[in-house]
Amino acid sequence: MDIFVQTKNRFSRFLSAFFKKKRSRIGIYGPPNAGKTTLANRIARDWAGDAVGAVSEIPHETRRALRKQDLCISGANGHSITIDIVDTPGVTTKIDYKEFLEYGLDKEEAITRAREATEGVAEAMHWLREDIDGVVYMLDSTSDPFQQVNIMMIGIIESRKLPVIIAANKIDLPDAAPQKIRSAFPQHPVVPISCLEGKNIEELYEQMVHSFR
Ligand SMILES: Nc1nc2c(ncn2[C@@H]2O[C@H](COP(=O)(O)OP(=O)(O)O)[C@@H](O)[C@H]2O)c(=O)[nH]1
Ligand SMILES: [Mg+2]
Repeated sequence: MDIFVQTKNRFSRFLSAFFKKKRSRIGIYGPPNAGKTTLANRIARDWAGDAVGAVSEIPHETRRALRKQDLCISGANGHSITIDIVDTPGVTTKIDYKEFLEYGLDKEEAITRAREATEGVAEAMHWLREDIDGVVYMLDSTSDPFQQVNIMMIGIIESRKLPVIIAANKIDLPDAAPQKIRSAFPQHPVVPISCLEGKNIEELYEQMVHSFR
């Protein structure tokens, strides 16, 4: 190979390495049962053709952070983002094993689950400090957004100066009130969605491409 071609190849490798867009790690945070794993699975299915984790009616089914890497999401205007999706355990201020007994687990299983969930929450908080570039904060539109844990989490995310989108989930349910979420967090984009039915999910993808670029 002549020296000119070699130099040219080296230069174009340098350029593409230099301009290659960084992959962003997007964490899905929010209280237990908001639909975080359902969303992570939908994103993975829509953009990679498979799923991330198990969905359950029992709170704290996701007790470790689960990751799906290298998803390319594109918007209508031709822009796209390459992201890793991190599905986190629900963040709460209190995890009580007795809560799990109501779901038919025996005491030992319930205690193990509560301990794992507590560790999972600590892990998710650590990731938020060290490892996350943007957040989809997920709320159930049928429950009160003004809970201490939401105010605290949004406050932490803001103090880290991370871009955040609030997803107001479960709008398929009759008593969903996504406008309450809008008025609770007017400083952030709020996208009403139903992860279960896929309603408005395209709008969330558009907002992700816009906010996380
Ligand atoms: N009606 C309704 N239920 C949903 C929706 N998204 C999730 N769920 C249900 O809410 C429960 C908790 O979902 P999951 O994804 O495990 O929540 P996570 O704890 O935040 O990960 C499950 O029973 C889901 O099927 C939604 O958009 N509408
Ligand atoms: Mg989950």
